[in-house]
Amino acid sequence: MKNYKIIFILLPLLIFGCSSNSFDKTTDKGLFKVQLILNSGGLKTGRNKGSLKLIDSKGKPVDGAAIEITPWMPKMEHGVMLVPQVTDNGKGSYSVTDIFISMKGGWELQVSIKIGANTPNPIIDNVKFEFPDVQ
Ligand SMILES: [Cu+2]
Repeated sequence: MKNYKIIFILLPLLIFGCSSNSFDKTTDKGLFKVQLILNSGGLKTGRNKGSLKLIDSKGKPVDGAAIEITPWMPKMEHGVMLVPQVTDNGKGSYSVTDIFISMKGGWELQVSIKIGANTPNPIIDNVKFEFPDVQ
């Protein structure tokens, strides 16, 4: 009975959850593919959390990246005070907390990815996730 319950909960999540919570984009220079997964059904006002999956152009998971996420409201040209926290969990998986969205409207999550941050020639690429109508 317990197992049945779990399947009942997980199955709709697997079918519908992926489409609304998960966003795939290639970075500006084409160096990486980023999958952004937001918990609780997409970006909302208040504190959001989720995860990032980072792979290179050949599909290999990328560990050890310095990732910065900046919430930005382009129409009003402001961000937020809170800095999202990114944790490297290995195998190209990063968890993200404290994505704070301060008001309703159009927002971007600007993601900056840096490999070899402490080396003379770090690899840097960026990607922007757009959310035109955050509630
Ligand atoms: Cu605003």
